[in-house]
Amino acid sequence: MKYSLQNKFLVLCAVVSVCSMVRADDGYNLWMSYRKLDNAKALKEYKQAFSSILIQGDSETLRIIREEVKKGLDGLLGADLPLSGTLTGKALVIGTPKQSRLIRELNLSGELATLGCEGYLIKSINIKSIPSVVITANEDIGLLYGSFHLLRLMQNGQSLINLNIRSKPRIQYRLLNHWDNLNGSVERGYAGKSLWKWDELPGTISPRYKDYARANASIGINGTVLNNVNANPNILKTECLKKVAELADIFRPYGIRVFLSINFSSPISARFRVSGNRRGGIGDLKTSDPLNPEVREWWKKKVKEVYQHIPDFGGFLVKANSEGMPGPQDWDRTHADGANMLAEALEPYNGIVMWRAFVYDADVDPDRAKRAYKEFVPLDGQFRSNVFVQAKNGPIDFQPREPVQPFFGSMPKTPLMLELQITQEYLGHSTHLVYLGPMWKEYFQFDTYAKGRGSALSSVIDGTLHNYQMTGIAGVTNIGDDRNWCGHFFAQANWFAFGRLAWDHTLTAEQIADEWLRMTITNNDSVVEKIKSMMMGSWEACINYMTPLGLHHIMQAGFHYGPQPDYARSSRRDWTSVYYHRADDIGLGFDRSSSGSDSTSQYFSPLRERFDNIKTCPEKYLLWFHHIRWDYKMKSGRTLWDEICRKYYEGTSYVDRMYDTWQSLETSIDPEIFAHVRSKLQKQKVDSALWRDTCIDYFRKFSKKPVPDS
Ligand code: GCV
Repeated sequence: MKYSLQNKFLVLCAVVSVCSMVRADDGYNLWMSYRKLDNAKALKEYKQAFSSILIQGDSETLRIIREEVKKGLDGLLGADLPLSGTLTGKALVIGTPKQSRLIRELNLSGELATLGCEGYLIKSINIKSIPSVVITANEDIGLLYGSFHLLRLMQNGQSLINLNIRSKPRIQYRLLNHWDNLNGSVERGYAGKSLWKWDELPGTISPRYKDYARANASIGINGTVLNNVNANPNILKTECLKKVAELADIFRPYGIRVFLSINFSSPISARFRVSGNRRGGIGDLKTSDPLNPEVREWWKKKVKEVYQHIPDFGGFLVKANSEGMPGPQDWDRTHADGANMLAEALEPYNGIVMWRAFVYDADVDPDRAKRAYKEFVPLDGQFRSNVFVQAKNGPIDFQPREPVQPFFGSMPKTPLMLELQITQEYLGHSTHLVYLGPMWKEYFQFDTYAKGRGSALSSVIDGTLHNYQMTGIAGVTNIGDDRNWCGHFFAQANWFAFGRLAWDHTLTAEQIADEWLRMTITNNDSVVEKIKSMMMGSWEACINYMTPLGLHHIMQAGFHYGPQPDYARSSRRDWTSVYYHRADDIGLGFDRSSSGSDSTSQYFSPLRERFDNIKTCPEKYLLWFHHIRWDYKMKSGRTLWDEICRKYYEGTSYVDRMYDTWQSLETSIDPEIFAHVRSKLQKQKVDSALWRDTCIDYFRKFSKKPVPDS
C-alpha cells in the first residue's frame, strides 16, 4: 500500500497548515470581526490608552456591553484586558451617573442633559489624576451605542487622544422593515429564507437572533417590524404572539423594540367569505369597518393581549388598500379613519401606527406618480398624534432613481416616516454591487422648497422643518438566513449605511463606506481608496445601465431583475413598461409636465417650474418628467438618442472597471471574500450588458438611428 494512513495524515496536516496561513472570512461577523489591528501606530497608542475595563452597574444591557467591549478590545489589541471593579490604572470607564459613583463624581450632568435616552459622551478625562477614556450616558442603551462608537473608532485606526465626542440620534424611530412571511419566504429577499424560524419558536432559539440584535445595535437601529406588509392575519394569533414575545425578549437589552405588520381584515371571521379585499382574518366579525364599535372593541382587546405578551411592543405597520390588501376604503372610510382606530387602541401603551402611503388606485389619477399625493395631502391634520404616514422615497416604487415623493413637505401636521429600500429589488438583487449610500444622500439632500430654499427632505424627516413631535425612518431590509446575512458581501454595506444615516443623516456616503471597509476588509489606505471609489460610483453606474436620464420601471415583470422594456400586457397598465417609457417614433419619456399629466404641479415652486421646463429640468430626471424628441440636443451637445446610448455604455464600462479593480486586489483581500465578490462581479458584467443591449435594441426600433461608436 503506497499511500499509508500515516501519509494521508501528513498530507492533511500540510493542507490544514497552508489553509490557516490565509484568513478565511465567510462574512458572518459583518463589521464586528475585531481582528487584531494591522496599524502599528494605532495599536501602540491604544495599548497605552488603557490597560483595563471598568464598567460599574448591572443590567442585561451592561452585561452585553461588558462582553462586547472585552471581545472587541481583546481582539483589536491582541490582548486580554482585565475587567476590573476599581480604578487602578489607565482604564476605559463606562457607566451612567445613576449606576456608577465614579461617573457621578465627574459632574457631567450638564453635558448629559440634552442627550436624551439614547445619546452618549465619549471623553478623555483624568479620574483621580489617572488619564482615562470615559463613556457615559443617561441610560444603559446610550452606553451600548457609545461603546460601539469607540470600537468603531479603533477599528478605523482613529486616534483616541483628547476625545470629546457627543452624539445623539437625529431621528427617533430607526426601524428595519422585514418583508418576511410566516412560511419562511421573504418577499423581495435575496439572501435565503427568513431569519425568523417560526416553526421552531418559541422553544428553539437560533443564536442568530442575538447576533442580529447586536449588529443592529452597533449601528443604532432601535426597532424592527418582523413581518411582511402584505400581512398574514395569523401573526396576531396568540400562538404567534408567544413567538414574537420570545424575539422581543432577546432584542430588548439591545434597545430594539418589536413591531408587527397587521392585516386590516384581522377582525373578520375566516369563514366569512366575500369578494375582493374583504377576505377573512382571525376574528369572529363580519366587518372590519373602522367606525364599527365591535371592530374597534376587537382591536382594543387584541392590542391589550399583544401588550400582555410584549410590554414594550412598538406598534403596527399597515399596508391598506394597496395591491389587493384590505383597508378602510373597502368600507367607504378614509385612511385616517383606519389609522386612527388602531392608534386609539395603541395609545394607552405608547404604541404607534405607521400607515403606509404606497397607494396607487388607478381611479385617483391616470398618472401613478400623482396618486399618493392626491389621496394623502387632503388628510393632513386628520391623523391622531401617534400615527406616522410612512412613504417610499419616490412617487413610484424604489426605482434606481426617482425624484422625491412630492408630498414630503406638503403634510406639515402629519409626521412622515421615510421608507427606504435596503434590499435591491430593482437594483440587481444580491447579484449587483450597488452601494446605496450616495442614493440615500441624494434623497436626504433633495430640497423640497416646502418652506423656501433649504427645506431638504432630511429636515422633513428629522422633524426640524415642521416641528414634528415624532420622527422616523424605515429600511426594507436585505437580511436573510444566508451565512453572510445579505447574499452579496457588499450588500452588508447597505445595511450598515442605512443604520449610520438613520442615526445621523449628515454623515457622508464616502465616510460611511470608508468606515465599513476598514471594519470589514482592510485598513490599508490604498486598498480602501480603490474599493471605496468602486462603491461610490456603483449606484450611478447601475442607473446608467438600467434606467438612465429618468427612465423607470422597465424591468422584468414580477421578478424585477432583468430588462423588459417591451412589457405591454398586464392586468394593470401601470405595471407595464410601455406605460412608463412611452417610446414612440417621436421620442421617449413620460410627459408629466403641465402639458402632460401635470405631476410637476405637486412640487413646490421653484421646483415645479424647474421640472416643468425641458430646458431647466435636471437631465437625470428628464425622461421622468418629459417626452423628449430623439434628436433633442442634450447639454453635452449630443442628441437624446446618442446620449442615452452613451449612458448605457458608461454604465457597463463602469462594471468592467469594478471587475478589473477587484481582480487587481486579490492579494490584499481575504480569499473567501475575494472569490465570492469576483463571481458576483462576473455575473454583474454579463447582466448589465444584457440590460444595455436589450434596452438599446428595443428603443432603436423607435429612434431608427444607428448606435453611435462608444
Ligand atoms: C411588499 C412593490 C413590490 C412588492 C411590495 C410592494 C410594497 O410593489 O414589488 O413586493 O410588497 O412594493 O411596498 O408594498
